[in-house]
Amino acid sequence: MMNPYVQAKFSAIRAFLRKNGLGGLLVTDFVDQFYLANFFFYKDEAIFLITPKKAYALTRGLYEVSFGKAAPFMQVIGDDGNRVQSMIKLVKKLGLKKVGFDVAKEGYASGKQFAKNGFIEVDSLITSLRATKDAQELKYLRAANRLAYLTYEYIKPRIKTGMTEGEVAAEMEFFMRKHGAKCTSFFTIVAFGENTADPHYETGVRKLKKEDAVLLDFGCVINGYCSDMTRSWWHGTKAPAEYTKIWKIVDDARKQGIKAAQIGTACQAVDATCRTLISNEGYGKFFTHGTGHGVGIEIHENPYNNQTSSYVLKEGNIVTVEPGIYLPGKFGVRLEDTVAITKTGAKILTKK
Ligand SMILES: [Mn+2]
Repeated sequence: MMNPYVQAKFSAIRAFLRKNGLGGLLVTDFVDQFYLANFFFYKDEAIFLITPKKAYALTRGLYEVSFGKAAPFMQVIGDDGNRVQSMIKLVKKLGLKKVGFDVAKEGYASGKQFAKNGFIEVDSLITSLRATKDAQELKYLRAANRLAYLTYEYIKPRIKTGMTEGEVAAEMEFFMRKHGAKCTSFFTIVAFGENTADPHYETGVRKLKKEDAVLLDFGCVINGYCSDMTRSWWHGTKAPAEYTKIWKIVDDARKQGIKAAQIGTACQAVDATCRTLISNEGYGKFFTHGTGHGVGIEIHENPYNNQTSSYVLKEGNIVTVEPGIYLPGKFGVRLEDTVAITKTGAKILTKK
């Protein structure tokens, strides 16, 4: 018996096939494959073929047993070393016409091969399915974000003057692993002092001073799903007035941004809420990135809360709200929560 969540995903694909008169759909992206089959291949290790009645996974023989266990509803077919050509042959053998492939997910070389052999370019169906999460995905996202929050609670009182950024990151990562995370959802950012002014800082060996800015941006993976959270604060007792000032502005932007993130609100409007608030305080040019992004199997996925997105928020979207102000050479503040878009507004997942 197929898991009802998996069933729903396959039903959506088959409805898409009917609507577009397609004989099947290829799924090449390994993240899309995890979404459908709850099994992590590496990149370019498999191609799925979903037809109106059946589902095939063309992959290397070594995966047959483990994948067969994870996804018994798919038929595993060993490839002959050239997966693209094997798929073309399989589709011919099955007599399928008009099989679609996702142009945004296919490599240039393989895409050309598919197009030459009569396959049809289609839009990213699975990308859009992945943008709204079902109850099972929400459960994993909740767990991953809760663990991120617990990690923050654990580490904050343990950060002492003289520790390096790397030491703090290592302790956070050990804590997450120990409490059930498979890995981090991206390279943990621990930044001290002037390093907090770099929004995409790479954790290094700088030591924490007695009076210093601290910024942590981190997350973990549980059951394949990511968390994302950022906290900033002043270590010591003599926070510069401007630090306290920008912290409050960013915190206010974070709160207003979360309030704005409702079903039916454009992602652009969520971004504008935070951006306008920060600009009105005179720090607009120091907010150098988008307000947020979707979070799921990938740490950055649709929808994006930024100035160019045309997406309108729906129930089941999981997005971050993460305004920041960065004063080069001095310090920066970013505050980030991951939220679920629900009928009763945005619910913060980065909490206990
Ligand atoms: Mn983020």
